[in-house]
Amino acid sequence: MNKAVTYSMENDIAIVMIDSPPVNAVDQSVRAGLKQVFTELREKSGINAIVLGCAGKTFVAGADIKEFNTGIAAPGYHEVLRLIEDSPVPVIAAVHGTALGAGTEIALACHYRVAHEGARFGLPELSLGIIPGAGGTQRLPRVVPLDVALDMTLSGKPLPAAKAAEAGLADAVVGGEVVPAAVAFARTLVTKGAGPRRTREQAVKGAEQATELFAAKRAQIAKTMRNRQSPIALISALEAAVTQPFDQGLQVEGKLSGQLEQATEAKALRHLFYAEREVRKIPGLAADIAPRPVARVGIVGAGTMGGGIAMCCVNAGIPVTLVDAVQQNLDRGMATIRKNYERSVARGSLQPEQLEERIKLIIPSLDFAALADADLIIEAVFENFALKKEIFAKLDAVAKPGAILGTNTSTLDIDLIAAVTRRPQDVIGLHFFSPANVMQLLEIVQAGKTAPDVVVTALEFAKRIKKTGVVAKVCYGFIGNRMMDPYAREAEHCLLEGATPEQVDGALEQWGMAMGIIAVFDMAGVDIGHLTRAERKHLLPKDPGFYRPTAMLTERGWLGQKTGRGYYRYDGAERKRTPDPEVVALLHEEGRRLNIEQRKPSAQEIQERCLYAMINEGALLLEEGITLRASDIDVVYTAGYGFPRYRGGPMFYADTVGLKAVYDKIIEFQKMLDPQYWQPAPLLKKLALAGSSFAQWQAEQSR
Ligand code: 3H9
Repeated sequence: MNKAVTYSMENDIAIVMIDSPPVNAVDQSVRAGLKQVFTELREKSGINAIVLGCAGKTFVAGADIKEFNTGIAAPGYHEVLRLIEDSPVPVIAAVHGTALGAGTEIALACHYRVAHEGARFGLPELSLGIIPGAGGTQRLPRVVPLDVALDMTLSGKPLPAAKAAEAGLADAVVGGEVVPAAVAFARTLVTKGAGPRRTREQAVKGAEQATELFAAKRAQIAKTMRNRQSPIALISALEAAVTQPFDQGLQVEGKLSGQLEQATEAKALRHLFYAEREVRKIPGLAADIAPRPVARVGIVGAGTMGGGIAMCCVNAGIPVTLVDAVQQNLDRGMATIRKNYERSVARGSLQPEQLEERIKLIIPSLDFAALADADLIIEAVFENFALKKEIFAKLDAVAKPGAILGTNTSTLDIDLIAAVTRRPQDVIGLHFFSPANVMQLLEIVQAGKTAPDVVVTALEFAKRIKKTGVVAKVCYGFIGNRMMDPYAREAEHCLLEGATPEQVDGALEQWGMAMGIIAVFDMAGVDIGHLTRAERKHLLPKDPGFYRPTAMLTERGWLGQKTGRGYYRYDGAERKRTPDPEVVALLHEEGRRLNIEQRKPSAQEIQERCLYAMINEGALLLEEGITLRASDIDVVYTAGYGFPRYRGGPMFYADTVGLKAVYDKIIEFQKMLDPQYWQPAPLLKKLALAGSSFAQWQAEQSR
């Protein structure tokens, strides 16, 4: 007997249960089990309806993603889903948790769907670079209107049960146990004499609007999903549902999905799926280390960062004590938090009473003593070493024994910060990204003396506040900012060589970065990086061109969006980014003054210089042990730096280019540009010459 799928009888109703922990993903054994059970039930007499449910916390959460690497073994999805749909008696899906991907596709092959009120239905395949390949593109628009089908599949956002019912995807929404409710639903069908309602026999809903809808979505994809194949294929598959009979439509879907599964885009996104789960596993940390309880968080500094962190905590129901030295800062901080929540209320994503509940969870205070009962205290003040050390000495005096002391520094040496306390084992870096309530990434920096259970607590805390926590060790800039340094250095240098900010940003954005680095500087404040570099002047290269544009703009007070001009101008009510000929002329003039060759780099050269400089630094981080895995770097960059997910992160991308090609280019740049910057990292060189990859190296390390 197949263990993943079993059935029992409740009088004339068969109850089929899938039980394949942790999330009932469909693998070969689930498909084989469904085939076996549905074949058997077909031949059995006395059955008037079949309920299909799942054990555990969720309905089927999708195809087993691992199978895409190995190929899908028989029996295939179509065979099994057709068998379910062909059942001579009604089949009712009993859905709880999240029906995702193949889960929703199975539910669509059933004749009716009963959903628990907390259930959600989604087709997130695009987030894996593929399209629903088990008939989803053909069955969904036969159940929900075409515009809903397009939105669901393009956004990948799951529909909550109530919305699913509105759209026609759920026939009933119930509280309590879903399987007994589905059995009751089945009984009503039997009593009424209702037979199977096969999805494939239904007409596409809203087909009359198809032409306009597809045209609008294609235009949207061209704008917002640049460089990607899967969204375009998705539209073609949905179009086939409208223009072709069901079976031909399935063939179109099959052909497209087969091509996508093996494409780099899908491989990159699968890589990230596993990389994002791998970050929580820290080699050397015993699995049984318990996290410390975090019932209250203290935050020092009520600025943008502190306020954003406070919002993350209270969004997860964790009460916060927010301390600042100045009453005005506290007032402003609390007002900003309220304003942010009011925006959510206006958008409809938050109820007014939730706003009040969340605000009530924050206790503002001017007194450090108010932090005495906090289990975790996060310092989020201005990036100044002396100030941070002073604060940590104060925290050491007031925090209770065992409280974790976190610093939000983005560059400073946490070992030195920890050293001012009597409890360096409790000190850790918690580097949030601005705006902290929005950005996904949390760099968790383990200092030399940080205790293992403090790292475990930080990872657990990240999960609670719905962030992706990635562990790094101490160095200047940790993972993200350290790799950003050479990337931006090249971008800046291109400006002195005759490229305009628009050309540099255009090249990076065309390649897929969410925002070009020059525009990022304008957004973050041109002075920020400049001031950090000023503090480390003695450590910087002896090169008058090094980050010279930033220095020149800072000297002039052209600090970016906040001053209305930086590398670009931000005039008018919309404050739209527009080119500034004065800045272009100023920087080119400076380039000539510094005798920098005016080579006007091409888009491809800009992309290669910026990205390969970043990748080379990543290889250094791996060698130095600052990061645990190449895939952790990929998570940092896709979660925190607008690196395109469909390229898999910088290290995965390097593997797709081929490390030898990256290495050769670096050697070419060494000859063509300033050689002090173009020294291949020894690890990159070793792997490139051995024909290896970062992925292979990582696999060998974990053996
Ligand atoms: C698809 O269905 C294609 C079809 O059209 C058919 C084409 C022919 N496969 O996230 P968690 C593992 S595409 C394999 O930490 P949570 C995960 O790796 C698929 N493994 O739990 C982890 O393992 P480990 C569409 C999977 O409670 C463990 O389960 N479906 C899969 O935070 C727990 O996962 C999706 O894209 C899978 N599909 O969240 C859904 N899913 O413990 C992807 C999970 O060893 N999954 N695992 O690290 C999710 O979104 C979340 O896992 C879910 C639970 C919301 C379900």
